Amino acid sequence: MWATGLKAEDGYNLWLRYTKANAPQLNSYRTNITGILPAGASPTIVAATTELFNGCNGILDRNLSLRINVENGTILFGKIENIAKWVTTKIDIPNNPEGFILKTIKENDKTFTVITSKSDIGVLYGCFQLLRLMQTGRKISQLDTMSTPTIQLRLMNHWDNLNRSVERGYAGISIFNWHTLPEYKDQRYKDYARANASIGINGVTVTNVNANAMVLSRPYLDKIAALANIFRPYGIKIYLTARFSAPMELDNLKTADPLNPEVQQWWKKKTAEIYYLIPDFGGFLVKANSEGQPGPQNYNRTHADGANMLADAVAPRGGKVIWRAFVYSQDADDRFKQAYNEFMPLDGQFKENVLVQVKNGPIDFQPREPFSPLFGAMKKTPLMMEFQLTQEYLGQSTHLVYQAPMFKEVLQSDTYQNGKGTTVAKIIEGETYQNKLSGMSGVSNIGNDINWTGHLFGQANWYAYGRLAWDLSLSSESIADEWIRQTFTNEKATIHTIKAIMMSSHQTLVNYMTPMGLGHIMGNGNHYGPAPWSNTLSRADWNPVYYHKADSIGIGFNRTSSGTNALSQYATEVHKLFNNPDSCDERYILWFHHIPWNKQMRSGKTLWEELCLHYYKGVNDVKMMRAQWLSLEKKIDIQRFEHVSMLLNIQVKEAIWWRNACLLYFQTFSKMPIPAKYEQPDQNLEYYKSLRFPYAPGNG
Ligand code: GCW
Repeated sequence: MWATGLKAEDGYNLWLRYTKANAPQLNSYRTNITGILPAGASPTIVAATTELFNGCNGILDRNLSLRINVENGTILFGKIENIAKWVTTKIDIPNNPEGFILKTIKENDKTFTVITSKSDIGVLYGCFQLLRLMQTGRKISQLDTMSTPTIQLRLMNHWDNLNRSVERGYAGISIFNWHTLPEYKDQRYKDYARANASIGINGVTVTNVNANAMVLSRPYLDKIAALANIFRPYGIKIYLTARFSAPMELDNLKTADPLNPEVQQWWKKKTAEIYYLIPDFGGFLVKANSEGQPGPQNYNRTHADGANMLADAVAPRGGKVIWRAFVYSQDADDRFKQAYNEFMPLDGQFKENVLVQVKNGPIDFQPREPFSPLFGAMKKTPLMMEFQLTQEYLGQSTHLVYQAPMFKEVLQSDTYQNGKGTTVAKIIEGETYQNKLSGMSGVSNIGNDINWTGHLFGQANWYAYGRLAWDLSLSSESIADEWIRQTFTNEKATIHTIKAIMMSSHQTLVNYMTPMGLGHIMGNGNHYGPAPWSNTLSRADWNPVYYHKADSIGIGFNRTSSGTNALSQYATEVHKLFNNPDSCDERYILWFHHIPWNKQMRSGKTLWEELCLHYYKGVNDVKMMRAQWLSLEKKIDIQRFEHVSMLLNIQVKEAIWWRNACLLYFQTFSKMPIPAKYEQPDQNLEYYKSLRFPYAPGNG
């Protein structure tokens, strides 16, 4: 306890804190809920029972009893056929087995709550929804909701290695302790599954896409099976990252050529072994012929040849193959174009159970990217969205950045590929081209730090990702609202302040890091801090100078027809809009145009002045975020208050670093002064260039 009277919290319980809600509804909840009646006894219903017990008892500060009959205030939950015995009212349930119904029913003078679905998992999702309503202070006395997920495969992709290091991980080491599995089953695995299930995540890959073949060896499959057993009641399937050369590495085959019958046989046998141990195995996730990973192109075969071979192996058991489109080549004139060039010709060649997983933007999870031109262009292949929750390029785990507005910006982008209104969201939902499969992946920001995500606010990105995958139409603001209420409080003024911080945070980061369509100007290797000057890596397309192209005339990458013509990969309408610097959204302008330093922008300011303005505004706005947070001192428990305060101090310091380093460097080309009204950099460019961080986290 501290002066606030609020108990210190470490963040471990995420949004599932189930503390006595300080909601105005608390008293009415006490009449709405007097007991719990599970219908059915499957492991999932047992999990739901535990969750409801802990949840209701915590929130209501009670000791509820398990009912054997429906009484006034009972929560009756179970599959539709199992609750039939207690309810006469007709209940229409969704066809989708993951969907659920939450309904207040009045029968024989009794009022009770029913949570039901075609499946136990749907029931579990419904239980979590009821708890969410209670934790967010909503009324639960007249419920009548039906909810179904928009996206079928809602996955978490871990980039965790077998030695527990996490590629691009900033929250400690991996939560998966391979050394002590399968015998030792850390409670954390269950808590992880609960958290995922509470937001609808239904699949995970537990290892890195830069894959180690060993994960497919029997000892590791036994460990994976142990995890799968823990995850199963929560509706979570395991998918495995498959190293394409695994047949050679594990069993000394001479080749991994996907058209070689021996290789095909090897994968079939391996798949059978996996299904024997993990009957609900989800399938394979593959990064091939990308950043040194082996793949079908090593044998002059295509991505489709590779994906289809694996697809054949898992198809009999309903498995999926998720093939990543993250490819680029040093021979291309523009990295932007590579994925489209490699994958478009293959549209229509993938087997039915293959999905192609595309990063939101054409390059690589930069603070802001226009949408990847593959969305909408591949008409016969279900495309999966890959978002990166781990903040590799967004301040890692010391910057507060709420990513939902960024996700929404991409999802709402109009591709025009099937006429106006063909948004990226509609493409990945499968609506536009009637794809049978749909999916989304979030690259995990989870590690073994006590609060899971390093920065407490990283939890909001995990939460928002899951909620969006369930319902793409949710607004980033309403998701923030839910998260704040469950994580902190239902008190209006505090919600308002935290929401303001969150909603401005992404644009603020873009302003102090990569405004106006800049991107990929971070430090080599560790991707930490600014290094727009960097030009020493062996491949041109790894160096920041390749991306900003600053020179004495201006800055930005010319992707119009007078440049690399990457813009022609978009539909005509988008192409036209971006192609003309006068109609191009200024948030993306340097992605597509090399703009002269003295060109007058829409504000009337020159490009240089406009750049300065963005960088300075970015820093000012982080300071504002910090001031807003500090105003909450009496409203947040001391432990979490200080945690976020200290991180905001780092963020302010690093925002100034980004601003100064970038502007001083770009100034060597623009030869224009940083307007005198601004506080001038207190270090010179040489100082910023001299900084080194050999032990920054996340880098191999
Ligand atoms: O963003 C880049 C990262 C790599 C990562 C790669 C990918 C897993 O810097 O660390 O590798 O993307 O998405 O495959």
